Amino acid sequence: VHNGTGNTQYSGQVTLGSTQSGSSYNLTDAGRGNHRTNNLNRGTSGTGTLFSGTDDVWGNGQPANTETAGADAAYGAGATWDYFKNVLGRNGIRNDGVGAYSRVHYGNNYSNAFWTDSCFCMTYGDGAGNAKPLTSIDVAAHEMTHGITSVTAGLVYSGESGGLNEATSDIFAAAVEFHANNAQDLGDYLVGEKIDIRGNGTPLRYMDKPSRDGSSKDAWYSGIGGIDVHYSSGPANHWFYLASEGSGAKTLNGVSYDSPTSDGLPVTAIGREKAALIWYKALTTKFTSTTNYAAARTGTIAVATELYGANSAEVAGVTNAWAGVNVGA
Ligand code: ASN
Ligand code: ZN
Repeated sequence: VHNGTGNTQYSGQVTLGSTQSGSSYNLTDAGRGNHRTNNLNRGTSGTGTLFSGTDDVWGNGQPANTETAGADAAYGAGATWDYFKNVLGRNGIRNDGVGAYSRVHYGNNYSNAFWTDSCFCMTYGDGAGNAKPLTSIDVAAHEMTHGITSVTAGLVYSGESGGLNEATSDIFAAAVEFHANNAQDLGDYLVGEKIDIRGNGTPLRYMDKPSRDGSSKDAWYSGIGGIDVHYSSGPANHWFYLASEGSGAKTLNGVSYDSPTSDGLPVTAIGREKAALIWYKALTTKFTSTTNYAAARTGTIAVATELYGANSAEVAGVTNAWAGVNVGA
């Protein structure tokens, strides 16, 4: 296992896993299943070219340097790998120790990132207008988590299961960002705050009160399965915030949150680590491709009961957080 130096745009100077090949190095992370980071060089198809060079220093912190997006993407993939392995005991996306790969510099002025099952890879655009490259830790974790959801519950990407699929990616995006504890990009319950996708400084999504984005829903309602999955994710994202941090106003790592409940009743926090563990175990042992909000409630309460007991504070917190987003018995 060889370590290079990444000069990222969003996370400062970091250590990146690299591989030596003759007199040069490449961005193959041998310590993380040989996860590779490739350059699409504005193309929109194919695997791209593995980043390689002679100095084992990747990027200079500026987006104009071609390697910088590669350094960010490699760092985010590594942070996600480490979180799932060290915290949740999952060894890679398929739990088989095998890495995926990342493709950066997708197309021109492309303001999105995505996971693709067929290539077992994730892809990042450089952003259009004011939007910056989509390579922050939380976006990387969001996309990589789509791979995990795909090979576990397989939540169908439409209707309520689609919202739960999206929320799973946002939940672990937050969990990974907190766990990475990078001084330049501390954890928060915002998604993609570094990208400035709208050019007005707002994040893509808010988990404390999802409706802050103008489109996402704070609470479940009959018919929520008919809206875009990035908006029907709102109640589950809000559930995660409520279970993790409890209801009410709070400031954490300099970010202020406001998390009212739909029933007006308070929720007592069980903590982020337990909330994420419960979601992970529900995803991997309870959820199926057609799980809806009611079934997500049942599954997470079942997991909390198995882990902590029926009369535990954890079961109460999970149950009350669901009530707080209008998912009841
Ligand atoms: N970035 C988006 C996502 O991962 C792409 C999409 O709409 N699937 O959710
Ligand atoms: Zn997504």
